[in-house]
Amino acid sequence: MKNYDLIQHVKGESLFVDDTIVPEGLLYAAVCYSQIAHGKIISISIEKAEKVKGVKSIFTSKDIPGENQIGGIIQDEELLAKNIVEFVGQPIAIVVADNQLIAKEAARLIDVKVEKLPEIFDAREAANKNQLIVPPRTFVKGNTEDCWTKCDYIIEGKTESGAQEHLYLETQSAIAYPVEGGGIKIISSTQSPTTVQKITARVLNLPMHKVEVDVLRIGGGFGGKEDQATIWAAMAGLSAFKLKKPVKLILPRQEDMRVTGKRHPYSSDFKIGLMKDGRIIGYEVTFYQNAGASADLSPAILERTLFHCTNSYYIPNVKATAISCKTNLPPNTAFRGFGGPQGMFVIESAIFKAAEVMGIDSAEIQKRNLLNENDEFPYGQKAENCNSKKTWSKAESLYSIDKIRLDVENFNNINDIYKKGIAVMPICFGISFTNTSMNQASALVHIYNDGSVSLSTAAIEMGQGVNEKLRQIVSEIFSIDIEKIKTESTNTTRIANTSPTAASSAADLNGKATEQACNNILLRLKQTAAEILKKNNLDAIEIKNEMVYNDSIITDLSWTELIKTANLKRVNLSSHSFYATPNIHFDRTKEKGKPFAYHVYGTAIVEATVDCLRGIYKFNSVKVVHDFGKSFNQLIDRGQAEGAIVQGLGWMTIEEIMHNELGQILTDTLSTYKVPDIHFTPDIEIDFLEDAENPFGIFKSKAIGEPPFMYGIGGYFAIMNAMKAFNPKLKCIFNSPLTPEKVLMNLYRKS
Ligand code: MTE
Ligand code: LUZ
Ligand code: MOS
Repeated sequence: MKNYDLIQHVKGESLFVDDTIVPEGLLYAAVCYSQIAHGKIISISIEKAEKVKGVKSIFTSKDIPGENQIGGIIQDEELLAKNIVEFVGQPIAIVVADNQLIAKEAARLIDVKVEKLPEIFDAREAANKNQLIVPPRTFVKGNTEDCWTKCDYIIEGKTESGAQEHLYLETQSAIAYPVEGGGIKIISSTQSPTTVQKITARVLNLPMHKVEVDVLRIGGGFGGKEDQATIWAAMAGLSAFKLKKPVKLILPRQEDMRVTGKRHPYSSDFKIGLMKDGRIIGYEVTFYQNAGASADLSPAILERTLFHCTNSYYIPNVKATAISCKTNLPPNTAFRGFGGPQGMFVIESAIFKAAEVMGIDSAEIQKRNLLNENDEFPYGQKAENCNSKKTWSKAESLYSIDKIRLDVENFNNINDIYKKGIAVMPICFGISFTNTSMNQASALVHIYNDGSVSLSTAAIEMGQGVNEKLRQIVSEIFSIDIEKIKTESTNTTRIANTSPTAASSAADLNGKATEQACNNILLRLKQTAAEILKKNNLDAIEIKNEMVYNDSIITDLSWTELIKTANLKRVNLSSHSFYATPNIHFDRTKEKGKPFAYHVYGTAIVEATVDCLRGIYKFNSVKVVHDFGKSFNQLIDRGQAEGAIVQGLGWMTIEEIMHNELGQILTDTLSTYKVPDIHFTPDIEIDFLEDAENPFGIFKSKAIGEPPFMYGIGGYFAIMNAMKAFNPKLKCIFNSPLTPEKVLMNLYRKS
């Protein structure tokens, strides 16, 4: 993957928050957290901590000048707990000291007395007690009262899917320092500078213009810094504001794993009705989302679960209900796929179980029900330019699926202990923030009078290559060398009211704004060139490879000369442009609309080998036909697809988060929480679906960040199929992650 930052990264020269050059007098913050999952705070004693040499100050909720409230969608989350603690790891106080060690040591000496209250960790238990974050939502299509009488088969079941740790390489980090006029500047590792700005302003009782947020890049986010980077930025902001000194707050890895939210675990009930021929007639599903102790982004994630509850299938009768359950765990948050994967695991489980009951291959049911052009989703949008079937049939032929099946069968016939299994996994993912108003972005382009270009947008570079794509757009439109273009840090004073870099849409939204800004300047440049060349036909003027052409004939006017002259002629060489995705809308009172600009499709074939003596397994290959639209950077797009696939496989199989009965996390190190590594990684083959130009994406491409994550779900069923080859009587279970322990225990299960 040839990223802008590649060489710098390899040399260790790229700057992250902890590397930022800061003003003199830097202090360090550490946080005191609740050790109790639910309780009433009786007292907070800071005397001992205050006496530690090198401690500068300790802040509790009492010290907050504005609102002690950081909730976004719902205002239900305190920055520092005041009266009640609701999860182990909830921040109670901030210690600021001369160095990080002293701050941490002192934080440990803060004595918090808590009177315990009953705690709930299970989503269904919370639902039974009516502990909900928001009222349940239901999407309905067709009629799920009457449809069952028509069905030849009705199958019911229950599924579980687990949490997932983001494990961004750069932990949550922020540096804040006071600026002239009582304001504050924050360097934050956030996907959402405007959220940091807005919430810090609220906490400090400042207008937003007194809080400047700057992000050069972040060391990965994966959704974990869409909302939750704000907490640490606001704490650094509060400390710097109070002390009038620069303050740095960096979470150590273990602390980050303990106190931040994860992907939401879901527990779900399904009922699916089919005809003998495999046609799905009805689908009813209830999702119990484990939201943790406060809303965070849970309501939006819940909504996306509903949007993706039928994956890439057309089902005429659907009733899907989603319930966000409040539990005493750290608030769970955005994670690649944003609730989509959780919804899609349930429909895939339902299909797999139906196939088991019907005695057929689940791929038959999957294939039979793939979306056709203009099929309607349960939320009213129609599938346009639907590439669902195209990717499926291309995958079948390109990868010779019959041959794969035969090889697997032969392998299983001659091996007793090792068994292979395959699964096909089609995906369909909607692109746009489901909250329509968030689908906006802006760009600010400057051409300096030496011909070099500066680009600011709302996009945050987090390893996904968005900066390189943005540079390509500028380079393409001006037809200049990409080295002439620099992407600037993302800064709230240059680009205001930014949506987070999320929903896979940063390249689309910011790219479109960039395209417009460049075109604005290009038009002025062509006018200037026409003047210089004394031509009056603007259409005849072109810039190609840094030279001006007239009527397709090269002139001796170069880019550099043109810019210099334009500047002397007082032509505006800057442009700010705004883009909002057109024609999207959603009516939450009816739960119908057209929330997405377009959908991304694809099909993967996943092959796994299970060691049935030990329960361990290996993914041999993932073979994909993916709809990238018309990719304009195949290396970046392939890198995104590969990374997402491995992350998806990890979620489904080896990544297991566990808590004890007190709600304390047990898996807070990389020795107890296993993530995919290079040995785990299968051979991944990716085919770019041809003729897939996307009229709604930047340069006819499609968003790539999240959709391929869901191919990982196929991994679960590939292992299941291998297990069934070993033990044909095995009844499938739908309880991910399917860890080696679970595989082993189920292989030899009697009933
Ligand atoms: N790739 C890398 N290397 N690091 C990340 O943190 N985040 C993913 C995806 N790919 C991520 C990544 C997530 S969750 C999203 S939403 C998209 O990148 C966001 O970037 P985009 O909108 O530019 O695709
Ligand atoms: N964030 C968000 C997202 O606020 N809304 C979304 O729809 C979304 N989708 C995917 C990832 N993050
Ligand atoms: Mo990605 S979950 O939209 O940050």
